[in-house]
Parts: sequence; structure tokens; C-alpha cells
Amino acid sequence: MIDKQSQVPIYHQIEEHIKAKIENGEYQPGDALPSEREYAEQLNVSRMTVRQAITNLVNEHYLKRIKGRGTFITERKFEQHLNGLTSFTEDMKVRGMKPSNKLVHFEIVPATTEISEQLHIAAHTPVYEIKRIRLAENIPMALERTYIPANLMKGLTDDIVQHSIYQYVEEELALKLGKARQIFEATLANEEESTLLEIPEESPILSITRITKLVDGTIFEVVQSAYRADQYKFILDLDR
Ligand code: 16G
Repeated sequence: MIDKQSQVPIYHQIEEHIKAKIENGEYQPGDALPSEREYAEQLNVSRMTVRQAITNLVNEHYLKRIKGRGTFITERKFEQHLNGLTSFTEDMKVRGMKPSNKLVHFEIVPATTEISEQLHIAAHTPVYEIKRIRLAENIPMALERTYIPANLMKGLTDDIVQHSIYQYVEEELALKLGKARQIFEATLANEEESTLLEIPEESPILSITRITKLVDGTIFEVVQSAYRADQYKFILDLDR
């Protein structure tokens, strides 16, 4: 399959060979790539040439090197189109994936200055503070801290928040969700995020703050989420 007479550089042919195996599913996300030595022998080329091809594929994010362990096929990221106010539960179900939550914390607390300003309520007003790990097919995707004024959501229980908050709001409380603002920032996982999301400390994180209003303009929630940057990408289509 390597054509040494071709005008196409050998390292480029090796890249195409590896990409084809990723695309046809022979190499699955998370699989270890055969070693440089194996490729060199199998294809009858120098290890330097194989290394060049692998480095290029690492730079293009098809592969990733893990120190002391080898080179692996990159996990495919979860693609989230941003075109409506949807919940995590809905986003997963649309994809035929099983959502689940691990409840870390559920309490009514006095709002801090920062949260009360974002919710447009007086400081120290009671708010639900809900911390959940959100999983897709049992893989942790995000750590979410939700703040909701306690008077808007009477009767919220730890059992309910282990399922869908939006479903409870709309179906049980018959409230109508309106608009949300979502703010993205790049951060690094702190100790808690890395432990709960099962990633090394200081891994890249997409930090998202969502502030959601009911249709009558009342601010209903402030949600601070830490999404695993290795699992998630967000897509926004822009018109001109
Ligand atoms: C999403 C929202 C979050 C909302 C939650 C409700 C982002 C960044 N966050 O995770 O603001 O509270 O959905 O989910 O999109 P649920 O209805 O499944 O509990």
C-alpha cells in the first residue's frame, strides 16, 4: 500500500493509511496505535518516517500521545449544536444516549452576593444549591452547579434533581422557560472538578454559565457548568 515511487511523500501516505483505518472503524477511539517499530517493519519504511506521520496526526488531533503509555486514537467528541434552550436530559435523548446524574450536593442556602446579583434577588435570599455530575452512557461529561430561588421551586427534592429539572419545571410546575444567556470561558480543572469528572487535574475545561429566564422575565436559574473539553465541542451556526 505504500508506493515508494509516488510523488506523494511516504509520511503522507502513512497518514492517509492510518486515517482510513480510523474512518472505516478498524481503529476505534481509545485504541492504542501499533508502535512505530511495528509500522516501520510492516510497511518497510524507516521509523523516522513513521514518527513524522504520527506527529502530524497528533497535531491534527486524530491521535494523542500519553507519556509513558503510547499513542492512542482520539476519542470522538460529543457535538452540541447551540440552537435552542434545551436540557442535558433532552440533549442526550435526542442522540439516543442514556443520561444520568450523580447528585453531589443538594441544599437550600442563603444566596451569595455573586449569585444574588445574577438572579436579581436580594443577597441572602434562600436558593437551592444543586451540584450534579452529568453523565452520558455512564461517562462524566460535566459538573453542574445550579442555583434556583427557593420560592420559585417549592417542593423540589433530591429525587427530582436526579432526573430532569426542566421536565419538573414545565410538566409539574407548569412554568414556561423563556430565554437564556450562555457564557463560555476556558479554564483548567480544579481538584474537585478533576476528581468528580475523572480527569487529570488541570485538564482543559469549557466553563459555561447559563442564566435562564421564565417567559415572564423572572430569572429562574444560574448554572455554572464545567464541561470536559476532551469530550465536548459546541457548534453554533451563524447567518449573515
Ligand atoms: C443543561 C443546562 C443547564 C440546565 C440543565 C437542565 C447548559 C450549559 N446547561 O445542562 O443550565 O439547568 O440542562 O437539565 O446547557 P435537566 O433538565 O436534565 O436537569
